[in-house]
Amino acid sequence: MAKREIEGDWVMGWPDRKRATLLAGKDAEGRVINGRAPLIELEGLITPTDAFYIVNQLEVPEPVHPDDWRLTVGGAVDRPFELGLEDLRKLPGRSVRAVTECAGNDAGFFDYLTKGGKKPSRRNQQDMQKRAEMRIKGATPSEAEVSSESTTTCAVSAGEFTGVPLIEVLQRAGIKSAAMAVRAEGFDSGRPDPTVQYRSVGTTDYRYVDPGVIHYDKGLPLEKALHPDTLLAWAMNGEYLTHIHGGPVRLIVPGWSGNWWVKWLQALEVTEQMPPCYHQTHYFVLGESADDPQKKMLTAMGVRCIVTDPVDEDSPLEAGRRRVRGLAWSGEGMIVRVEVSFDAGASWCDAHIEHPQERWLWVRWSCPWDARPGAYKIMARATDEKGRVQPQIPWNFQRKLCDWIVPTEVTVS
Ligand SMILES: Nc1nc2c(c(=O)[nH]1)N[C@H]1C(S)=C(S)[C@@H](COP(=O)(O)O)O[C@H]1N2
Ligand SMILES: [Mo]
Repeated sequence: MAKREIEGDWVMGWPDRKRATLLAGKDAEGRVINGRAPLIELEGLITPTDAFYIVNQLEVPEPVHPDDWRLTVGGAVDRPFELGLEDLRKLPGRSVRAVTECAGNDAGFFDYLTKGGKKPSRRNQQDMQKRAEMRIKGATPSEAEVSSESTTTCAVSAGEFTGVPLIEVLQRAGIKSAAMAVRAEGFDSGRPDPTVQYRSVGTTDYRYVDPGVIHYDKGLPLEKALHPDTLLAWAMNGEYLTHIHGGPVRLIVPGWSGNWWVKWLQALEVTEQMPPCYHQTHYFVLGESADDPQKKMLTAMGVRCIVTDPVDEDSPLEAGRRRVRGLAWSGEGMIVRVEVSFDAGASWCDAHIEHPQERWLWVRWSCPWDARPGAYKIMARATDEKGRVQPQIPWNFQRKLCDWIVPTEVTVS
């Protein structure tokens, strides 16, 4: 069989192997400002830092030198204070290995599975540079550009994060008894790009709510803020956090979608009400429409399971014994079961879950398959330790947290 060419840099010492690289978009100065992880090409459980997906809602800020970085802790606390990176590092630390997924990841599958049309591909066929340039120019996209934006895949990665539990810092400040949330604010600022909003709902025929120039912020409900695995992290995958991933310090909120993981932290404010953060009340919400009275902020990811081998583009497959492989994760606990169907959901068999199974991390799973000639729809679904099975998340107007089962369609010759 012809050797398949893999995009990207050669892996040192492996003459016939190339390094899986981020599909990235760059700003006018050549700095990477967005990116999608080459999921299908990656091995293991931890996403290499330079292959880790990148999403920003506002402008990427100028870097702050770690020695100049300050975090203010205030609001409904007894002792407001300010600390620097070295102060933070004097507190007891912790490392957490966790998946982080953009709430908009795989949004296009909501449309594909309800209306058909072009199937989003996880072999990274998105033009991230075009996305980046549209934002740099502040151009309003055409209706066609917006509705064809259903290819947002691979905005998910997993890392090892090292820092200090947020609760350590909050305890030093002394939380007042009426406290309800902790508002985490980044030092990035800007006016939320209407293009991002139009892409999310899939049409420009949408009443964009303009909050003006804001700092990116999220009001984390107190219970989650006090969870020992919720961290103020300065390291990722064994190195200092890079600027684009929120250095010097970002918030880590295991189980909850990426938008909670506030980058470039500059302030923590304990609040006695849920703060009206734009990205909490307008953008990262679940509901049937913008006017839905039941509209609510989104929090934990659903249960997710994707097939990474084979993918549709591998067709036609050679007949014979092989293993179907994939990844599964959940926002609310460990994955305890993965089932695979080769007949579009008529019958299911249990897949083998590869160790380790960790609370916040994804698992790799695999399943033997004696592939005979024919056409197949391979489906995989996961169950988490809470007993949640896919799908958990209903269709919603912002197309967030899609956890639907997407059949892999292949032929065997
Ligand atoms: N300060 C700040 N934090 C932020 C964002 C942002 O725009 N500003 N984007 C959020 C969103 S929507 C996602 S999906 C994750 C992406 O994190 P990553 O780029 O490190 O993968 O960061 C979150 N934290
Ligand atoms: Mo996101």
